[in-house]
Amino acid sequence: MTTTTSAEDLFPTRLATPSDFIARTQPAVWGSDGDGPFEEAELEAHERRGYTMIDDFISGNDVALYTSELDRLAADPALQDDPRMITERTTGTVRSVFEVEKLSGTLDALARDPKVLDRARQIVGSEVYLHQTRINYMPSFTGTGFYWHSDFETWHAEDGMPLPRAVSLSIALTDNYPFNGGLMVMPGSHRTFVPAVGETPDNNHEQSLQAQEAGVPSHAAITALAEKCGIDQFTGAAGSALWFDSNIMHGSGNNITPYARSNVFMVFNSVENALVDPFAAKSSRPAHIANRDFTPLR
Ligand SMILES: O=C(O)CCC(=O)C(=O)O
Repeated sequence: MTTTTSAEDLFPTRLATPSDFIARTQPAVWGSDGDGPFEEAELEAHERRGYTMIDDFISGNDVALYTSELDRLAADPALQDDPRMITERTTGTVRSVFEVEKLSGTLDALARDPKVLDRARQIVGSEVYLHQTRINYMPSFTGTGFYWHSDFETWHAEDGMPLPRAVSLSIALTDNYPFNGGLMVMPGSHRTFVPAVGETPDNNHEQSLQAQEAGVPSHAAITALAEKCGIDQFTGAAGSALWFDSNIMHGSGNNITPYARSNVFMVFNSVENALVDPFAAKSSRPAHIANRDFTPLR
């Protein structure tokens, strides 16, 4: 496949001074109802809200299978010093494990399952590859949240993703309640790109995966978006799924309950939106965070 190393920067970010929001012109949904399992009304709603929740996306037996993979990876001694394992800054418990499709044949098969892959292809309107995968563990009592952010802001700035033509799937592997650090999304916020202020530090990923600092929106920007869009939350029993646009504003609070809130994330990018050089960082992030093998997933 031919790839390029640069593209026009339609979303300038990590700026020296605050700048206006950018109204996105690209759609969230690039395919149509004939292209996959989502029906027309579901695609219209996804275009409008920037997310789609599906109850019972994964059946009980399969949830148990993926949960055993989650437990196995967190306890794997070989991963303790692996850069793919991110621990909580204060407690040292497992926060995230990246590149899970390479660590687990079961999770690799999940990414290729037609009920997943066909929906991803339908939303981005082309073949897809996995840009990033991770399990977020959000342990009981000590799990720390993910501050408000747009994933696309980071993927554009630090990974060189040209356009918001990627979709994320989060599957609940434990019950997601409103009170155990559930993911909040601002419906419709995916239509607005919020440029961030501040240069990207060198090797930013070494700390940003524990707690993001570069690329986070200002309080004023979050307030303006929340007032315009409101805030919804992804809740549901284990096996529920959330499909969400790469540019939706989202975040989660800490989990001080006795109930872990663990999810597996898979990010599908269009092969027509392959990464170029980062738009606002000196060097690219490692492949386990930002995959540069754009071979279509089959
Ligand atoms: O699981 C969460 O609470 C948020 C995860 C998230 O935003 C991320 O992994 O980028």
